[in-house]
Amino acid sequence: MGRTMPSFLRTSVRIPGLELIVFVLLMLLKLYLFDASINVRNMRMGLDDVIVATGTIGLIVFWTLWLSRRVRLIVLAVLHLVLTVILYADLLYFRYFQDLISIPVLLQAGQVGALGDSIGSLLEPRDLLLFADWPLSIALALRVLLRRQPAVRSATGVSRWRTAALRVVLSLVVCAISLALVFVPIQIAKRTWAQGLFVGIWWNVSLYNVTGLFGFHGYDAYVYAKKAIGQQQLPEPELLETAKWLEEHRSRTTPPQDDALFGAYRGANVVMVQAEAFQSFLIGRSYMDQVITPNLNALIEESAYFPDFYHQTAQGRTSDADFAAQCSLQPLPTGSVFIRYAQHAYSCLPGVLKDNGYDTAVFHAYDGGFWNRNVMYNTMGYANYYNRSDYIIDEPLGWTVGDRSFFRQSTEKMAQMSSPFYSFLITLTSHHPYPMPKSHHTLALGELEGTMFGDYLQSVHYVDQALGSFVEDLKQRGLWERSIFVFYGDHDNSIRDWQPFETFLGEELSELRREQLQRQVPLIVHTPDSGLAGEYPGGGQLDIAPTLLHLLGIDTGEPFMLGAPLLTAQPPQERMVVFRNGAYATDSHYYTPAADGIPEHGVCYDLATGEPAGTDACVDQAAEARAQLLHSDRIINYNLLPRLRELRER
Ligand code: GP9
Ligand code: MN
Repeated sequence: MGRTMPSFLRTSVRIPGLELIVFVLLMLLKLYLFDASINVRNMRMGLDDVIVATGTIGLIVFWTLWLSRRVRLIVLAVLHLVLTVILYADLLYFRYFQDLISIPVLLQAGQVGALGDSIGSLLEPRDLLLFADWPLSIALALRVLLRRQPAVRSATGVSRWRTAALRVVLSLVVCAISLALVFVPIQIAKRTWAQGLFVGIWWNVSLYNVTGLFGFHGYDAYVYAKKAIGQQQLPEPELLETAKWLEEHRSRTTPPQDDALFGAYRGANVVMVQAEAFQSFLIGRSYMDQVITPNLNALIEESAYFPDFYHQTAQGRTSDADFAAQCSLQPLPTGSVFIRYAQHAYSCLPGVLKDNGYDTAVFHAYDGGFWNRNVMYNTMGYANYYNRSDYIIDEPLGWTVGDRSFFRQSTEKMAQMSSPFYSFLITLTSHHPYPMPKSHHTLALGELEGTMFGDYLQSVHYVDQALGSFVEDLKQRGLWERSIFVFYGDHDNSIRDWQPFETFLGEELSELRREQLQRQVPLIVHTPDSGLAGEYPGGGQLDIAPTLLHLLGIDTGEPFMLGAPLLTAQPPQERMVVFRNGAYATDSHYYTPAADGIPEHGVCYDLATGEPAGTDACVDQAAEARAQLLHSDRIINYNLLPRLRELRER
């Protein structure tokens, strides 16, 4: 057998440590392919990243030097397969979520499973390169495993001891060198261009930029374990700092109570719809002479409409949109609040309305436990949660019953609620990758036919029709004129190919336009008297709950909502919509941070020209955006609400 084996394989078996070098080189190559594949702006793998990556791989394998060469080869082959799988899982996850897999995300494994169809569409032929060395690795492991063991020559006690000591010393040397390769560059980065990076993680990709992929996973595991071992309390001085920041933030963003719109719709019902992957660029558009959203367009004519409104979601996608809109806090940098901190205390719209005499219910025709909704909706203060088991699947479409039937069945339940009521409905038909049966294809799409983007248009067109019927139904039941109706999109459609966007819109999209387009979702607020019809600037999902409370005349007296009312009689001060990665948007500027987090390295766009201006115009607000993220994270991670309330009562 040995004679038929390629000569380099034979050598790797003979020269001590050579297999380790081959292992490190192969993994470095894969990390490079990964980095090239995710291709984040300003973040390509450089020499310092190669050094850190070499160190992390060294730390993963140094201990294999304790083992006999035979066992070591098998262990290395297994590690090689495992690390490739981790790396590829990260790559697929990144293509969908623009982020890396962290332990909290793994705890949401249900979501990953349910995304089966989407995952299929994320695979690319060039990914095969990552697995090109598997046959070799498997062949080597099998060969070593199946080879007959040579008769063991009984070594003397002294020589056995010497071999063992040699292995330990060698492995310690590799370990020490690896540690130095990892920690020296990271320490330098921490003191220079990556200051504060480990203090408040606002974006995993920034961390990856310093630690590399395996370093990121190591750090993530360390942080998770530390938290699991003992949740520390936020020290008093930091608690006071957060309390002070919240008060100041509130005084800056909350309009006075004598604002004419405060309480203008006191006692009205609220019907709110969060629409799956529904983006603003669809509104008011036609393609090949077909109007994509005719019903929403008609509704907008008599509603307050926010064409520049932004979603503020991160890894938690639908659940982040829900949390931002209902609880007016930022989502987490990793994982979803719904999963990680569903037991903590929040001040959310359903709870506040319930305390003010409202009947409250949330409707979503999918598995009750998805996104941990069973637990979280209780925490948020809903009296009732209607999930898949409460619906008859009489129109199977996509993940569950189609939105048309979902709306119809939800309205029947809503009609049984006592007044005033708050009902929150989450649609699902227009979910990535947007397959619709041919019978539901109602648009002729020309060159977009058969593309994912084309399927997206078919599905949002269906959702628009379903919405039209829903509004009619509410009118017929006499609920429309007694309710504030709110519609907003949860997040973007995860389609990263810009070609069909440009075909559809008939224009080339600059980098800024792409960023905005990806983040803009519609917000429509219809009041019973259609009194606020018109277009309004700005706004983000965190502003939804404060907007409703303002119109209903409910002042919580607490500064725990970070958003601000968007519909006020008095002109608001310039408002800022903060995104999870530290980017922000105002009426005049749009700021995107650099990977290193240094405000001056970001890009500060002047929205009047669409061109980058000097960062001077943005650095102060960039710091304010970071502060908002930091304090929001503290409230969530440390369950600060009870302590902050106690502090206010003192
Ligand atoms: C499923 C739905 C989808 O219940 O909320 O979630 P998403 O994949 O968009 O986060
Ligand atoms: Mn969603």
